[in-house]
Amino acid sequence: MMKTYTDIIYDVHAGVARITINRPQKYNAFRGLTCDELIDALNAAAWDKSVGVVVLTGIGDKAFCTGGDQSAHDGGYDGRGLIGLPVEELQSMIRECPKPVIARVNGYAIGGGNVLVTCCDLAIASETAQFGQVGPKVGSVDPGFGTALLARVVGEKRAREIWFMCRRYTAAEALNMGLINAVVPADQLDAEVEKWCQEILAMSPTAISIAKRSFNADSDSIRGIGGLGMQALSLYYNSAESQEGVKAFLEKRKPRFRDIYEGKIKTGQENNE
Ligand code: 2NE
Repeated sequence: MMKTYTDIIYDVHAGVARITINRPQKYNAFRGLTCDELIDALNAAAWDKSVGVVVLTGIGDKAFCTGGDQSAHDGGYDGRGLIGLPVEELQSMIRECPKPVIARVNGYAIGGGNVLVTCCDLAIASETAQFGQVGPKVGSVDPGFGTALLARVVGEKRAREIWFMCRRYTAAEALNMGLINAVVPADQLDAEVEKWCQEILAMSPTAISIAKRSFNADSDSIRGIGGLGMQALSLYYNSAESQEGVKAFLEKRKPRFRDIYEGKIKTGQENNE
């Protein structure tokens, strides 16, 4: 079965729903529309009885997903919700889908892309994949699942390192810290994902759903933290400090966060502090 979208490809075949972000020119970054389409597709897969497992991936071999589309960010993204990107709904939908969602990580999983990997039930990566958060480098942060759930997945110290240092990690390092479940050579990625899907499809679907919801129950309070965090993020996006991060990324230069923070650059927002 096939549903037609603009920013994603949705396909269901032999029990597997495959959702592919199709924005190669933006390294599979998501804009508002992309998030809405991903939510719709996940919802379709969630309630289609012929689907037993969902695979989330990005088109091509460069990127799985590089998070919010910085070219669609002007003090806020271009879609709906508090920050113009319904990311908290998207992340919740991955968790609400009563079937395992596997991240097929074919390249960069950066920023909100790394958060998608964090939220997926399982993650299988190509040896060429790279992982990391970039928020503090580009004037953003993903509160809620992006931070607090990451800490549950990789541990507190490692999660804080990932956010405070904004380094990139290889697939082998991601495996070692428990962010992903398996790493294979790029040309074996599809076969490996298919193997995991087939093993899951042989299980009792209801038992799998109950197990997934039971795992979720323990960390569902993070959703509330995310909602609160989005309120804060929408205020932060209105600040000169955050906007400097986006501008610097688009202009391919180093951001001058500290100069703005210390008041060495006049921004016109001095009276709002
Ligand atoms: C992905 C990464 C590490 C790739 O680096 P590199 O050096 O291999 O390539 P380059 O030149 O940086 O990027 C290649 C092309 O892709 C575009 C770039 O602008 C560049 O375009 P051209 O100059 O060739 O035209 N590109 C890459 N990522 C993009 C993006 N997210 N939006 C728009 N265009 C993008 C490197 O590019 C990188 O670190 N990207 C930064 C990713 C980023 O800032 N993501 C948003 C984080 S905030 C977020 O996701 C978020 C959230 O999690 C929750 C709430 C709100 C926002």
